[in-house]
Amino acid sequence: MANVTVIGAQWGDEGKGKVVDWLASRADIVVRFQGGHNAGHTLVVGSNTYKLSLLPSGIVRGKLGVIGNGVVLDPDALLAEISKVRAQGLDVGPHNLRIAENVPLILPLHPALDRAREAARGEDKIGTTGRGIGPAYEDKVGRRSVRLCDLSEPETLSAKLDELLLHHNALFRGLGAPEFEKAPLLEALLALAPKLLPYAEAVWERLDAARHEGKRVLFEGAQAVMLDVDHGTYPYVTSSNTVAGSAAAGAGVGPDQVGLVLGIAKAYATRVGSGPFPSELHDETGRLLGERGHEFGTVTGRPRRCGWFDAAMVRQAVKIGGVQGLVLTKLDVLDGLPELKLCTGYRVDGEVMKRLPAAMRAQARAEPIFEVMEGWSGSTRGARSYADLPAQAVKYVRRIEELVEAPVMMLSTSPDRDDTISLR
Ligand code: 2SA
Ligand code: MG
Repeated sequence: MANVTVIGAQWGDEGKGKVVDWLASRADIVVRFQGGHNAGHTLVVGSNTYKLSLLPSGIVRGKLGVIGNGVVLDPDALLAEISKVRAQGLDVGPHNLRIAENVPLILPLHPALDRAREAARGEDKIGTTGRGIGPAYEDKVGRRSVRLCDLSEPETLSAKLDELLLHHNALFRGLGAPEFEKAPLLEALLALAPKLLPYAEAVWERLDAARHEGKRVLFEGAQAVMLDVDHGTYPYVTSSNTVAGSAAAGAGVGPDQVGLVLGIAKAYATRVGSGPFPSELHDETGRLLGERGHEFGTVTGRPRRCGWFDAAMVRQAVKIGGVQGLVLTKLDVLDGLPELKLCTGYRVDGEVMKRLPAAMRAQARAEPIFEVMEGWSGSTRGARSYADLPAQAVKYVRRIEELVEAPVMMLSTSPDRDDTISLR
């Protein structure tokens, strides 16, 4: 079996899209297993730039795309994204996109609740993407979700909407936000049914068949380990499990199908949204990284916070996420910096820690412990072999491997798929 699972090893936006795109040429099926249209994957293919949120990246390369049950699916966002990429010349339809029939849907009341809650939190807001991801997962765990398959049963749908609105309208009343009416929701869902149901199937059966046929599956993670609902910087996290183990449950396959787990990490660190970020830079260097790295959210356009590579955090992500090899991206953004820092641990109330503490206020107080390295003057941009890299850049990569306790298996040196160095 040559299945591969790709996850983020930091706070997202590590360049997973490009890596998945690179790996997709060796895969038969690309599967999304968690998250929703809060993800933003930018793919550069020749002169075309695709910004995908919900569609599995492999679809751009003519592979079969699968949206697993672990995803929360916004039907309007899906149809809009399909139209957008079709306008760019891509062929997307039920023949190359399959969606788990048991996937929970994001309805208009979910983003409304997401935003009303964020507004109510004021200064303490999570900094969500406002897409309704959290509320949709709450309904899934609360056993209230409308799932894709419900669109084929109008009576089920009607009863589910009654239950859902009973719950949500009480929340909206509490937040002083407008309530939702059933009739327009029901009507909209029934109108969506013929557009969406042709994509629906028992995805687990297809993946089981693929296993017997020796097909290769690529599981495409969204967000990252430090945004995992259990293991991330809670409550400043997304509402799904982003670790590799989540691929099995989120697609309906056994844990043995997860295959090789690659963790993607930028050669520095970024975070969008609120929450602790010990190695964050508030100075000129931070601004420089943001500018050179074009650090703006793909979905929301929000500027990303920037900082030094946090090796202690990535080490933690490697262990928890099950990462067997790291893919380091955007090394070129560090080109020409005289000096680089690597965070190797934290000082919390005088105590030195090799991992981030779990408690919220302790996390916020964690001060980074840095190791300083000499930078390099040459360019790494577009390098396609290890020999093309300045010696100091190689040292930096090697030091990261030691600190995070995982090998760097690939280096990405530009958004172009071919500017990739495979190390093992
Ligand atoms: P949510 O909307 O409930 O998942 O937000 C909760 C936290 O998770 C973070 N989050 C992300 N962080 C980085 N990238 C994400 N995707 C987009 C992208 C983000 C964008 O790839 O660029 O366009 O702004 C993503 N999705 C969720 C979020 O910032 C909250 O901290
Ligand atoms: Mg992204």
